[in-house]
Amino acid sequence: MTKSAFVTGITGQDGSYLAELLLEKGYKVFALRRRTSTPIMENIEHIKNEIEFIDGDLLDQGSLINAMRISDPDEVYNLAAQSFVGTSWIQPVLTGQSTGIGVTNMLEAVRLVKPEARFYQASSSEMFGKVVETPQIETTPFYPRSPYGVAKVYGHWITVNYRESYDMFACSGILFNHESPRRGVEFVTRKVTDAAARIKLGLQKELRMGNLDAKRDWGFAGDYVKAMWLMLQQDTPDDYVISTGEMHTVQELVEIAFGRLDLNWRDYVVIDEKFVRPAEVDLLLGDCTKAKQNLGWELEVGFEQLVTMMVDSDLAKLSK
Ligand code: NAP
Ligand code: G4F
Repeated sequence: MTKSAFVTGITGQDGSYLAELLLEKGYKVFALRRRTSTPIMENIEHIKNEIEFIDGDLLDQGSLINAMRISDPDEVYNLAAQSFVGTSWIQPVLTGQSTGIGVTNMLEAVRLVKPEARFYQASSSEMFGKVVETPQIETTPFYPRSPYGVAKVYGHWITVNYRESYDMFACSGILFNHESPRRGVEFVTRKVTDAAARIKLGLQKELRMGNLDAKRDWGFAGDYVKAMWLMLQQDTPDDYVISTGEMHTVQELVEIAFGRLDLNWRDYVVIDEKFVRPAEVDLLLGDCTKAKQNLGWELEVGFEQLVTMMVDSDLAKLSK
């Protein structure tokens, strides 16, 4: 029988890769779509005719209940969120509402309409924040450093709570940073690869950056959505760290991206306090042994390959 899935956050980076994966596997895919004056669906333009969209918003409980009734899903993937850490200091309340309470809105809709549906929550390594141990694993205590991180901790624990209170099949994927050519240009990887390509083509003169010493565990989004799906195919629900186990500085990212285009980054990068955060997450490094052992999840794209893929994609897009 054809399985059906309901996805929130379909227009975002992960939503687009997950939708491709689910369609490939033969799922009927339903997706929540926010009404906007100018619809932008760049990431899913190529598959939009295969998806059934249902209008709604994570902040509007009724619209989620309606979406559950229409889609009657076997699996629910809650990827929607205000996901940019920098913006969470400018819009902390909105971030709390969508990234935090939005999870409860979605869980309630599932509980009321289709409690047997399997539920995936997009939790984040940002919850580890000012890390208390390295590498970080599923049991590492959380110490969030941004309104976004605080909201994700709430979303994480409410997911665990619904699993324990109502015996729902609810999983939380604690995903470390993952990137792709579909990443928003405000995030550091895409900001750098887009700028390097623009500079190469003479469309931009400099790149203004924040903290180059921050360290992240960066993987490829296409690999990470496979882990989301695998979590919902297990016999029992659980939480998993998904990461590469490799850490690089923002400066290394800049070096590789500019180097790919034979540019010396030092000639173009300018430090601008505007991009330095009120509270920084200095380093993130995940150990995903549990996911490898229980899910059989494997990484395919490494860091340098990822950055190269993004630079090449930006250069090709901008050259058109
Ligand atoms: P993204 O590209 O920023 O996409 C966010 C999605 O959420 C968009 O489709 C957006 O829709 C939707 N959205 C935002 N507010 C909404 C609301 N109130 N109601 C309905 N939809 C709403 O994020 P991503 O990188 O794909 O990440 C997916 C999820 O994983 C997010 O929850 C993020 O916090 C989490 N996460 C990401 C990473 C990472 O490194 N990428 C790591 C850990 C966790 P519009 O197009 O309408 O704005
Ligand atoms: O790319 P970023 O904005 O990602 P950040 O803050 O790590 O958050 C991302 O990963 C989380 C998982 O850990 C997700 F939950 C979240 O939704 C998002 O996808 O920044 C990465 C690092 C930070 O330390 C930041 O201070 O890069 C540093 N950075 C330095 N200069 C900069 C810049 N970040 C941005 N966005 N822009 C800069 O100019």
